[in-house]
Amino acid sequence: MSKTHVVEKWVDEAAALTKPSKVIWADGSKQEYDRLVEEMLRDGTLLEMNQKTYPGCYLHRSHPQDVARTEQLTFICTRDPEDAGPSNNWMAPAEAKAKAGAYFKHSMKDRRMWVIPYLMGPAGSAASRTGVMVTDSAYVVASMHIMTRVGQVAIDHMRAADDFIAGLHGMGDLSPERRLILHFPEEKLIWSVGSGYGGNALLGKKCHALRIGSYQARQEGWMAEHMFILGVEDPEGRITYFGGAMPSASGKTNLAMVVSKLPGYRAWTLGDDIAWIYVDAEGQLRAINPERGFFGVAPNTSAATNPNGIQMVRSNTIFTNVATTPAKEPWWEGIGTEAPAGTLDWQGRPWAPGGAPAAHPNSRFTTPGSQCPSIAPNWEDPQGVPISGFIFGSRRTNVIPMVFESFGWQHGVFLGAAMSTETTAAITGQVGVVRRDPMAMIPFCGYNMGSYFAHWLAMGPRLANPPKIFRVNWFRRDAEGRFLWPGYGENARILKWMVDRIHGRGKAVETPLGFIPTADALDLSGLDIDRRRVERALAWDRDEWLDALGDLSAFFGPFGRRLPGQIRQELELMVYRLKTGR
Ligand code: GTP
Ligand code: SPV
Ligand code: MN
Repeated sequence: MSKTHVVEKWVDEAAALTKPSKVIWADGSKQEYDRLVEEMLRDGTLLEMNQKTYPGCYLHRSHPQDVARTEQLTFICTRDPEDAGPSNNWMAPAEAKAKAGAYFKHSMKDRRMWVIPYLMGPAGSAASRTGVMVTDSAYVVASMHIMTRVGQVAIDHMRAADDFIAGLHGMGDLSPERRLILHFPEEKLIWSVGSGYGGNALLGKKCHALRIGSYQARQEGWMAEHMFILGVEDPEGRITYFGGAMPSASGKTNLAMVVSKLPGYRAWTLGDDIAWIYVDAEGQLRAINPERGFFGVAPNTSAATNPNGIQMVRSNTIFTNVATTPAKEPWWEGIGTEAPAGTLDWQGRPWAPGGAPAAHPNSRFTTPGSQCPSIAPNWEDPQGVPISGFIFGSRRTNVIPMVFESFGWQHGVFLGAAMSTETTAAITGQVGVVRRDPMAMIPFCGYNMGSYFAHWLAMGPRLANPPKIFRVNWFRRDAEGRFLWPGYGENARILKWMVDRIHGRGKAVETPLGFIPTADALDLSGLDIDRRRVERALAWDRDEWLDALGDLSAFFGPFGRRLPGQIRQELELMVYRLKTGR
């Protein structure tokens, strides 16, 4: 059968289940995007923003109960539950299809179904992969236009007739009781019903590029990671590339487009959320960004914190769940200006300061990557960029120093596996609760995480020059609850230290945790900060760490024999170093 035959057959099956009034094949053209916007303006799915100051920008207000990913409704459906592992929700494939099938059945009666062939990754890259999703949401089609490469380019990329991830998406009735996000990695299949929210509905993103992607990556010997990709240019003009994993709403977009105040240092953006990473013929790790746009957190994006972010959303952007001013401009908490009188909140209700936030804490912008002022000229290079450093960052009020470097690959993988973080508004549920989030992949790893750690460990020996691995935490606070480190643009100072370390410079002290920069090793020139605050941000406490590592052992327990011995060994070594001071 030809490529299109296999795709058409699957689309027919989806239509037989959902019974749409019409099936439309998306071609990814500008005319198609404009037509979608026009229709959505007519039916109220989109509202026009000020076209003089925000040309091509629109607002979408989602269902108030559909504003973030819902992890409790997200499942990995493998035949054997052990292949999903203790950190994933698991459902038997047949049961999953029976349940969701009932929600999908005839759910597109009187609605249209779009077929979206999409490519994840740059055209012409051997690392890029195709998906074909169907959906009854015009907002999803328009968002996929911004976030992926839609149309014939995707079909052209298929290496065989069945070389695509199939995705069935439907809005259902948007009730959380009838919402399910299901992954069938063994069948290269995704079913998502009952949510129109980003990570639940734009199936190329978390469902394909991370959950199914990570499963395929292990089988095929590459990596699919929840990472930004960033290049740091130094005064010699050399660019050092990093991949960085941080949990949802914990700083990837901001660091990926950081504006450095250090003379001669400049950051180039290649991606802000997902990296697909492979080993080239020379044993060098190389990363591509499978996405084409940014689906970024709006709150606290300001000219001071993220000037590139502010600039890139001034045109051709879909805002979701932000507040709006009477001038029809977007507004959110931390945008840097007071909300003018007459501001409407994210649900379109009159708003006044003092109560609930005007913008939803997980309000977002969807914007083409090409609009970012710091986008790297080579961001769509089919070969990707060579990675010299990995950064694992999380959100911790206490315990974790602002930055330190691992002793090597195995210890670095352990530090990633040991990550914990405070939860954010990017997931439905309680905010600020500490949970384990290895490599920022706990919600996104499509298979048993014990095997995932083993896969990471196995990558090291394949590399001619394994990247240095760093651990960071911008979110440490003092006793009064204030951040110890100003973060944002000042994080470029920490990148500079990492670049120095990678190129054999940069002062550090060896501690039981790893290499920590001495306070004078960080370039603090021009920064008005009490050095004692920097020292406190870099400090570590033996008892706090021993405590935290005890807790880690409990987290690793359920992985049983799937947990690699090296991870346990690194844990024991760390406890030993802490106890003996060696
Ligand atoms: P996802 O898109 O959910 O994967 O998030 P992300 O990791 O890209 O996070 P993002 O950069 O959007 O940041 C999330 C929130 O953390 C925003 O409100 C930021 O303003 C805030 N933030 C980012 N960097 C820093 C920092 O260095 N310090 C502090 N205090 N806050 C930061
Ligand atoms: C995240 O939650 O990590 C995001 C947003 O990047 S979403 O695409 O909705 O998952
Ligand atoms: Mn993310």
